[in-house]
Amino acid sequence: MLTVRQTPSRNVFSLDGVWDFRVDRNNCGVDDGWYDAPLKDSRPMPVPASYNDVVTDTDVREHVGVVWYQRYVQVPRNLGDDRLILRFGSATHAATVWVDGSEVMSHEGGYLPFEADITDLVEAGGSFLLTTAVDNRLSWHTLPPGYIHKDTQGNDVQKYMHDFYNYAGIHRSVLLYTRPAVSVTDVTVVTDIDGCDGIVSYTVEAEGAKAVSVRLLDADGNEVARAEGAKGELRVDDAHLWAPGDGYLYTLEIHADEDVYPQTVGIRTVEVKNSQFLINGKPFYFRGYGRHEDNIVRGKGHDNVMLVHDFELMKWQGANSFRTSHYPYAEEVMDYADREGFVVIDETAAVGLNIGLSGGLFGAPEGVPTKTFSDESLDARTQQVHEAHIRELIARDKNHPCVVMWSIANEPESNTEESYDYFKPLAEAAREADPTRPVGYVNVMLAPPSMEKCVGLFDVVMLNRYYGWYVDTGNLVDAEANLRAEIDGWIKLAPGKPIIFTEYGPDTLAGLRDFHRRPWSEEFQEDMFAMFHRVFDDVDEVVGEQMWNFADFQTVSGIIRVGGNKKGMFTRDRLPKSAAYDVRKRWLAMRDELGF
Ligand code: BDP
Repeated sequence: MLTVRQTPSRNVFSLDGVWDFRVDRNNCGVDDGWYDAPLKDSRPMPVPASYNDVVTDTDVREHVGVVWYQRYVQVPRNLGDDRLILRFGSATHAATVWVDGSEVMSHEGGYLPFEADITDLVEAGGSFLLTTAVDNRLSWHTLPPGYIHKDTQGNDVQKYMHDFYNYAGIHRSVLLYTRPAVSVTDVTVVTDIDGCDGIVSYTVEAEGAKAVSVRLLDADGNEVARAEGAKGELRVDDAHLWAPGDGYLYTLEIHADEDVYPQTVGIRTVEVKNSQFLINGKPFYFRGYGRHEDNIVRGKGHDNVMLVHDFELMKWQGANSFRTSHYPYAEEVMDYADREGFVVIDETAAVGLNIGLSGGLFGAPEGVPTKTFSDESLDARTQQVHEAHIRELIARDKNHPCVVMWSIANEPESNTEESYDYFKPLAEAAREADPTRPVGYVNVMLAPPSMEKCVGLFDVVMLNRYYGWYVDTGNLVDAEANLRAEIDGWIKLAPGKPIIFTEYGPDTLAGLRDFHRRPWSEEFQEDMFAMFHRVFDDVDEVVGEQMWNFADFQTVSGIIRVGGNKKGMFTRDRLPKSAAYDVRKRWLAMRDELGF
């Protein structure tokens, strides 16, 4: 799906602001036609934002089910023959949208955009009532999955197997935009390098267009190549490549009859070879973090201030990459990573596909199936949802040079035949949807090399390891020995595949200092990182260190979570813990030595 851009042929109007909002406590909104008239008893709610922490009412924060958003929208005058499209950047986790009482679309999955052509329902120069019902419930057929527990008073309590709070609402911008009746609806760009030249292959979809042509412009707006037709190949002499730390972008200006659409292009290649991860043919070492879209008050609501600030912090620390743990991030984040030259492992929302892990770590689920993959839990339908989600993510992010790999799941069960059967078609679907990028998944510590069944389906080994924290707690001597032994096991099991550590690190309470350097203290975080880094430096096959987490973040309450997960390098309000300085020193030295 194309990102929305303002162009000479397209106008974009933001519908962000303060909308009317109402919780549907009895789940009667649809039956009672809430979409057909101004919401009664509504309260104000900002868009975009999670609603949970905006309010002071606990029952709203913890509501399980549907909430309603509404506002009036002014339709532009002079629409002419243009089409008018209504687009949500995301709504978590499912949404249905009405325009003046007519249902125009519904979408499942909380982290990807959806849109509908509403031209025929509205009048140029008039206004319409826009209503959205957003459902935050998780089931065995959603990603991430979850289940509803009835408490002893019969109330619904949402349970889930992943370790971040189930923030909900309209998390990303809502836009209204126009485009000509015949217009560009999709483009796929694939780049290659030939000596000093760049090759840009493109395929444009523009149904009904009589003439399609493209111009490739450099960053100063100079034309460097052009072609006629919806499909073709451009050669850029002496190309300025997109590279880590050098987010150089060309623009493919696409003309389809009256329509003009600018697609940014970074010329670069990605390849996995001989235990190395190559970008533009050169070995790349990932330095960075797993992150979350998580902020005080706004929850998972996208915010450009925090976007730029977080990148400033990552650059300050010498990071060059991150993983979109554990769901697709806002399009603004991906655009910004492109232009800042950050390298991104793009992850689906498939997190918590592991009943064994959640039972062990986050408390045994009550009355739920004990098997992860079964007819009672994650089943064939979940697999279909997962495949559709992978394809939707790739359709959205395929043209981002920052994306160097797809991660199709985080810490799923991967040590059983059932897990192999579940993931085999999904890995194939990802490769079919994008033959140009490596495909991986992130392995959990419950599936070490002696038990792992799925690694053969993937191009890299991505490991989340907590030696010194969840195991060998506080004992970094044993932790180091066990970490080294396990890495040896992976090298034997998956020869030739590079290893990226996608999570490691202890919970650390900012301000807790300790002469004895014990767990939870800032000193222990320094020591645990130092131990992991010492090990990584000894192993050629390790090509990346992305610690857990960039910043502290909100989770459900629990006996192992004190006001959220505290594994941040930064606090939730983005202040550095002491280890941040050690890591900065290391990463800046690596940056100087290896390039970005
Ligand atoms: C891993 C998960 C991550 C958790 C982390 C932790 O991938 O989402 O937050 O461990 O326990 O299991 O801190």
